[in-house]
Amino acid sequence: MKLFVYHTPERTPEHEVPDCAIAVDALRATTTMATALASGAEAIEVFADLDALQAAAAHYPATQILKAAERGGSKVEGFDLGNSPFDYTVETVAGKRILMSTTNGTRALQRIQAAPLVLAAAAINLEAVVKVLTREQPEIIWIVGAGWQGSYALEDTVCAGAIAQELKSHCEWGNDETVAALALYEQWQDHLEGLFCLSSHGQRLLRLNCREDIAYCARRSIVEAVPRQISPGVLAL
Ligand code: 3SL
Repeated sequence: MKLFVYHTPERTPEHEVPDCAIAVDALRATTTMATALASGAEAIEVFADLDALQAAAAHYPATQILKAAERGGSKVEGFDLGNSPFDYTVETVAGKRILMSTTNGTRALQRIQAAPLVLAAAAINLEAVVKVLTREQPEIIWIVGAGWQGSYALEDTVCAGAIAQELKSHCEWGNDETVAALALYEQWQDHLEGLFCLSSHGQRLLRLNCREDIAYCARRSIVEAVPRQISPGVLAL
């Protein structure tokens, strides 16, 4: 296996498709997706665009779906759910298809959807993601940070570094970003929550009173659920 880390979707090579592509939006989209599937959601359908989400929603019976949308960290008015993992309880999401659009995470997933194996990773499902990779042994792996509107995000890179560390003895490093991500993780592995709070998106979430969300997103390997693309833009277990 050869591992390439890209800090943002915009930095991925345009005309290449890896054997496996992993989106990381630790604060909070990929954390929330793993939580939703762990709570029994049937699937998550991702949209970069709110109008496209609303158009797709019209094709489902209203009782079968929940519409989730976040912009700038807040729930979009008129939608059922925002992007706090605490909203995705068994009572709320079990058996439902979640149609979801977030500022960066769902866009990152759309960018990598041509890969034959697409996963969503976060700190909370770290070990489970590594298990999938060691079992399936894709030759070329990309880990793509969602970033924030085209900019680097510390929390995504540190999670990419955590995956790189777990794969250390099974993988070669494909680019300098992988080495940098690993170094970031090695420096901060015992203080992930502190790093998340320090990050610019962590600061944004603190201003929105989302301290508990950050603490949850910084926990490691607490769920087994690995969102995996089953058809373009649709993730399930
Ligand atoms: O950017 C995203 O996709 C979101 O994860 C941002 S937030 O954490 O919901 O604010």
